[in-house]
Amino acid sequence: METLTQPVQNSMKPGKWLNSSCKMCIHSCTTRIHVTEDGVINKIEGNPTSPSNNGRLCPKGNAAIMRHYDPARFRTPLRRTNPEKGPGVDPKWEPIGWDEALDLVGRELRKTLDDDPRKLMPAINDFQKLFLWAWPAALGNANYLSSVGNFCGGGYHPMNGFIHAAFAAANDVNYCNYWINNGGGDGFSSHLHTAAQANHVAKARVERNMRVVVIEPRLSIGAAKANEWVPIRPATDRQFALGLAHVLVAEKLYDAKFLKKDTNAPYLVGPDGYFVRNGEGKIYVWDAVDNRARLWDDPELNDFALEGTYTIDGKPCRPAFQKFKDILGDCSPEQMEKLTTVPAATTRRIAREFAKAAQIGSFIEIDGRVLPLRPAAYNYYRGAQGHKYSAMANHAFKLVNFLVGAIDTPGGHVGVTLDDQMQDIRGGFGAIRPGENGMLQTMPHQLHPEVPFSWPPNETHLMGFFPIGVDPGHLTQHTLANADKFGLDYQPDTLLMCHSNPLWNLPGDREQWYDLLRSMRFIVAIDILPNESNEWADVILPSHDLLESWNMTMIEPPHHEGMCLRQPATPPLYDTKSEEEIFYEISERLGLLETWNGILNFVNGFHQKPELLLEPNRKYSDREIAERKGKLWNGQGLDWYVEHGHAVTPRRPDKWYRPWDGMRLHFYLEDIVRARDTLRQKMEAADVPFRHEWEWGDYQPLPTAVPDPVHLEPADFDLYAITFKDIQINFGESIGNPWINDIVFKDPVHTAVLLNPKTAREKRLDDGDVVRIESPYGAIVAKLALSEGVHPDAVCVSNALSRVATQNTGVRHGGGNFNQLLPANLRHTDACSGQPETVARVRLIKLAGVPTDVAAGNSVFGKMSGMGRAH
Ligand SMILES: Nc1nc2c(c(=O)[nH]1)N[C@H]1C(S)=C(S)[C@@H](COP(=O)(O)OP(=O)(O)OC[C@H]3O[C@@H](n4cnc5c(=O)[nH]c(N)nc54)[C@H](O)[C@@H]3O)O[C@H]1N2
Ligand SMILES: Nc1nc2c(c(=O)[nH]1)N[C@H]1C(S)=C(S)[C@@H](COP(=O)(O)OP(=O)(O)OC[C@H]3O[C@@H](n4cnc5c(=O)[nH]c(N)nc54)[C@H](O)[C@@H]3O)O[C@H]1N2
Ligand code: SF4
Ligand SMILES: [Mo]
Repeated sequence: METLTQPVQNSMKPGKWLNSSCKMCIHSCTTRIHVTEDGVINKIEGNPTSPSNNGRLCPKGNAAIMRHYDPARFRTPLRRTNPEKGPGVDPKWEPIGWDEALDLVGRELRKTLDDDPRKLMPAINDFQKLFLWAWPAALGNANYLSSVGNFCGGGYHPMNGFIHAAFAAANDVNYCNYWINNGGGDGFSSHLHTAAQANHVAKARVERNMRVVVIEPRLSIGAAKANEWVPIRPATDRQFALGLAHVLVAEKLYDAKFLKKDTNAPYLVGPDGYFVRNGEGKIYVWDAVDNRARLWDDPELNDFALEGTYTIDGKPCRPAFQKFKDILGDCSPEQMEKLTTVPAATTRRIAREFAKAAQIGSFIEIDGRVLPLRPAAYNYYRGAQGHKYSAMANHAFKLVNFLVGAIDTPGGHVGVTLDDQMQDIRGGFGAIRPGENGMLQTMPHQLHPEVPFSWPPNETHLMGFFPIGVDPGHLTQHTLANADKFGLDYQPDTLLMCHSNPLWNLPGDREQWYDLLRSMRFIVAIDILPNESNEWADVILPSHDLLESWNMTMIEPPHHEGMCLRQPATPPLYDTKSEEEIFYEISERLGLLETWNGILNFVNGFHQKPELLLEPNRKYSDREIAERKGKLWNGQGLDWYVEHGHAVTPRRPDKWYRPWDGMRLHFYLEDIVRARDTLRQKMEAADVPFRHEWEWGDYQPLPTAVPDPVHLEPADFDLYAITFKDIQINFGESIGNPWINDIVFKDPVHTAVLLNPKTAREKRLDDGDVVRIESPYGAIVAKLALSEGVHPDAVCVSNALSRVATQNTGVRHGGGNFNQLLPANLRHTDACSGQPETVARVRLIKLAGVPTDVAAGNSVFGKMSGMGRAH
């Protein structure tokens, strides 16, 4: 593929190029920014020296210019003068000075802390400055009012941590020849470093003819470009994966050697779900040759039995593999087809193609290491795993990769860290550490240390009840509505948002969220633009944007590693500050400077190089923090980074491939059984009143095909509504940016809700009809666009339609927030991982026209004349 060597300057105006990096999504493509002599940013393009994004950006990256010059930006600190609060209600901001604003915030937060620190609800979401997420820890507060990391990866992150100590995972684009994408946009439109991955995936297809198979209810960008699109009924991906696993096992298309040597699949499981151990806690396996039990590390062992039923000390037991095989007995593609609608013959064919492409038994030498080569991998993300039984779903997808031996090996499904530097502090590469009985230590907490169980609960979202999950922020709605039952003896009254839009991101009933915000004594927001949530604030603390600030980051890098510099391209346009400075000023006013510096040292890993440690009683700028992060990575100072822009290199093979070599991976998740029982004991001991209602069945050591409860909703909600991201859309947040609006609002995929024409005919609906989409929990309105590229049971709602009108006039009302359709309760939340269901059962009701409250305002409906079919 041709590499850009010279920046393509499209402006006649002379100026200079600066090295920096993007933050128009959570990731960090490297950029070059052109600034004219009169100080105007007029071009942003990819930095070709980075082997990751290789000179490429996505449309959002270029559109950062329009964010920078967006007239809607906050220009000074603001104080609310309108005491009335509500959606779309004008706060009647009045500009105030920084000292006054910070003193006000300091005073109000001090009141909260003196009263009860748990009354503070934080929502701090900047993925590029993860260290800010830790600020509430300075108050001993583990509350969290957002669905970030949890809507998308509530089950995904802890399960990656459990199974192979990773935060995320990606198919290895370097060697993969058969790439399954299930409910994720990797390499095409979303998820990990899209602009970078897109060119690597394209290259793999051009150079190696890599086959791409997309399992999706919707003809997504990836599906449209794939070799094969397999339409699937929403929320049935786990069943599809189990159907594949059934074929792989039944037809013996699995990598027995890998399962025996590198996983706990041969370990014997007793009737209680725990491994069978001797008096010293050592685990038994069965010797298939001598037909007798042995300890897992017995040097005399001839061959591990993967199958069979045995007896040890009078107790029946089976190898973990056999336990899975037992489950798969009920998961034939024909049985699974009833739920997934994927023809059994298709599942069987894909399983065989996948196993063939995996080349079980083959090897490759990389950097002097001989590694198993498995050029076939099953990739999945939010759409596939964002369901009630999410832990099981993630496990099922991972097991498909396990069966062919494609975990952390060239061509396979490989673990990705959140941020190497932060994870190194927990020991070894990433978070790799030896555990008991030859196994890798499970690492279910990737975002923060485990929150201890407490009764009554300290956290309104019950984080202490999720021993392996990601903060289920949405549960706050459920627990506060039933405060007595959940033992909540305090009512949160303060909200601190930074880089966050909880009224947008949280599932659940909007009116109930509005009531919660209305009940708050004080709300402060650190943001750059007005959004649904910060228009409720009492004080706005405006921050610099990405073109005015320093940072050093590399978030969830598949295939690459190394810090990317962000540096100011212009001085701040307005009277704004960096987030670092704002948190320092607030911390100082609360007497927490020393604590905050201690936390920053810990989460940034500065302990690894003591010369980088922050002194206890100083305030540091964004530049100083960035400099330390850069030095921690490669010892280079800011001058070096300013010159080079980044330290990005291909990921070191010893970190990327089998970093756990010599330890066994978790095929069978005994620790989930243990987590369940430990939690149960704690709940029993504390006499927690709802312990009998807790969904103990959600904790499974192996996945089963039990349907998610979304399938059990009343039958008249006969369709499944899904939502999706896309390459030009960051959450819903890039909407409002004129360049993004320009490409989004010309595309029927993003201006109307997509429905299959056959389904429409049955319901006497037509293209352009206005409908109310009703779930058992809420409703939104939309125009319909008919498309063959939609599963007949699916209703597809773009994130572009999920925004509602606010003070930011660039953002149009899209018909309501998709999340309004979703419940925020325990029934639809995985008790194991905290993942909420992200698919809603709905029915469509034709309306005579656009409801007046929506039509009257600034909405997408007014702009949709002459809309054609989606595909
Ligand atoms: N362009 C872009 N990239 C991003 C982001 C962004 O907003 N925009 N956000 C970042 C973040 S924080 C995240 S979490 C990731 C998310 O990355 P992805 O998981 O890739 O994104 P989504 O669009 O949420 O979901 C992926 C696909 O799942 C499909 N889907 C929905 N329901 C189902 C289902 O039940 N089954 C199946 N099989 N598919 C279903 C949708 O149609 C969609 O195409 O992307 C990250 N990168
Ligand atoms: N319906 C629906 N709901 C979802 C999702 C979905 O796809 N559909 N996705 C879910 C997922 S995966 C996630 S991770 C969450 C995301 O949820 P959020 O992180 O709350 O999403 P954003 O809309 O990106 O809100 C972030 C805010 O950060 C502000 N911001 C941008 N740049 C800066 C900056 O430099 N400094 C500061 N201080 N602020 C800045 C923006 O103005 C925006 O208001 O939402 C979840 N909820
Ligand atoms: S993928 Fe993300 S980081 Fe890369 S150019 Fe697009 S918005 Fe920027
Ligand atoms: Mo996310």
